[in-house]
Amino acid sequence: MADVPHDLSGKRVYVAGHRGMVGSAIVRRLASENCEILTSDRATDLREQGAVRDWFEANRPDVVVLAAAKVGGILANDTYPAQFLYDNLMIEANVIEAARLAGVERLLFLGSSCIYPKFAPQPITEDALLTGPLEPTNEWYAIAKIAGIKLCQAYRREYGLDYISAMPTNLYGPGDNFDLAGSHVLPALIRKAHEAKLAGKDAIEIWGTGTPRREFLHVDDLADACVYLLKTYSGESHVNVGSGTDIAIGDLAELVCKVVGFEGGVTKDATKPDGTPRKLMDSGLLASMGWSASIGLEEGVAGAYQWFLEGLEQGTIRA
Ligand code: GFB
Repeated sequence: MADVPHDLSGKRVYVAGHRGMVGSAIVRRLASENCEILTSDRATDLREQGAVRDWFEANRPDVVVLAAAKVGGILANDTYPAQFLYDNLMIEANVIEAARLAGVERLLFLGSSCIYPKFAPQPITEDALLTGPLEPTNEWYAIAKIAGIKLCQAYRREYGLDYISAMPTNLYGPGDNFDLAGSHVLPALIRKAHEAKLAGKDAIEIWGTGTPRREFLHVDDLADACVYLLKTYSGESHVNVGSGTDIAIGDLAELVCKVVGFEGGVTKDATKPDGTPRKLMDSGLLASMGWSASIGLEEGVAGAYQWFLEGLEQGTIRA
């Protein structure tokens, strides 16, 4: 491990969004860091400025991981543009300013690869930001996340605060949302293949043409990268966090059916949007710092399917 200029030992680390897929993975990863993990309950609505400032005043964390966000797949983003823009702007502005007022020394803001232009040259480097038009289905979420990156940069410049940003690619894993209306593609395909297998169907239906390509990263890899960055990185640039490989949605559907054990075919619903044709990121900056992903896609999908089955069994996932 590179030298650790920002050791977390003995620090009070607030994970905003600890119930979500990303936040819960970060809590799991921080458990081995000899730090005190702080969380806030649903009574603290992060969209409410006063409630956020009161929480920070009362709890005074040393470090903040801002994983809280309103998230969803392509259909949810396209259907609820106002909520995706407003909620995410409020959450990030409230938490970042409250952190400053409470004297928080380190903050890590989490964005998304959708911040990049729809037709950015691939693989996408950090300097592609704001060089072209965004993908219309998720420009609302993208603009909010770009604003979060800019807030961290502005607070570094004006206030000298060591706030950093990470941009994960499409994530999956334990804690994911498997509700077909709002979920991302990978959990949706797991549910579709599972239900088709149980029902003895001939095929599963995927959205769009199946030709878009997506890069996937297991959420436990992301959590490890976040802790790595918290311990080692101080810089104005946001940092891409990806696996470095992408796959066509049609091929992903085949992989998921194989993992789930569904032997039927794949049909396509052309009425649904494809979104960005490709968004493979260049994670070379992070690699130059000494970190790379370790969980392979097939292994990760098998683990996600296992978590889904356990959720159905325990009733924590709606059948
Ligand atoms: O994962 P997804 O919803 O979001 O869709 P994006 C990825 C691709 O999978 C799209 C296709 O081309 C979808 O049309 N797809 C096929 C499906 N079948 C399905 C299905 O059953 N469900 C879903 N959801 N997709 C998101 C952004 O874009 O990426 C978010 O909207 C966020 O804001 C996230 O940035 C990381 O990858 O297109």
